[in-house]
Amino acid sequence: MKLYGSLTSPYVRKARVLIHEKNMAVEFVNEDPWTEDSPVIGRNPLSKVPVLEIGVDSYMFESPLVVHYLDHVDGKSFTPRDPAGYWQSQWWQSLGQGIIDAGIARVFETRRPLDKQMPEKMQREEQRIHRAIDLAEKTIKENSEFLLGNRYGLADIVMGVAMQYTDFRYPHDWRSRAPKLNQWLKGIAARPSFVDTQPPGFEPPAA
Ligand SMILES: N[C@@H](CCC(=O)N[C@@H](CS)C(=O)NCC(=O)O)C(=O)O
Repeated sequence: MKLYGSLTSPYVRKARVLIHEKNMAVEFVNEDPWTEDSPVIGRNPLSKVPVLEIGVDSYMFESPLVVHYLDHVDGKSFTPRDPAGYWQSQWWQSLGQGIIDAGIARVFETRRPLDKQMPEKMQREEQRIHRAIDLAEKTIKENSEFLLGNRYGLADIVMGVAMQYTDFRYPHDWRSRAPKLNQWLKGIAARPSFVDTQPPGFEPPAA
């Protein structure tokens, strides 16, 4: 298999962390989806990364599907099998994906020419992130190493990537409002799969 993506994309990083955790033989191909004639278009008509090549001319795209495929393809899933755990894992993954989406939307706004930026759009995205963090803090258990029970899983991967993307592109003091989440992130961020997939230029805060 081949994973096409960029080193800074949090969507791609979700897949990279999972591949690292599972020690899967997946070749990473650095590809820029932004150029007019990007080769990504030939693999994903939406021209977005990640794209996962699973066979000759056969591709998976959209990170939730890419991650879902990688999670199941080897029969060693990182998702709880019991129905309650399964849906809780999906819930955390949706929350994490939403934080990433809001962080991306916000950062694009900051990159527009100053006279075209919409502060209210930026604020709207920031509020999404703040509310999502508040809900995560309310939901996470005291002193829990992992988000679900005593097992590391996809919920931890997606939320971990989301929180580090927040630290990378929207650094702000969320820690004083979410001490339990901060404590959990410290453990997750120290895992080799997270350390080895840090986006270039990202210095995790000494929290
Ligand atoms: N919903 C998609 C979003 C993927 C996405 O937006 N990726 C960005 C990189 S961070 C991209 O390829 N953008 C290119 C573009 O929007 O043209 C997913 O979860 O995979």
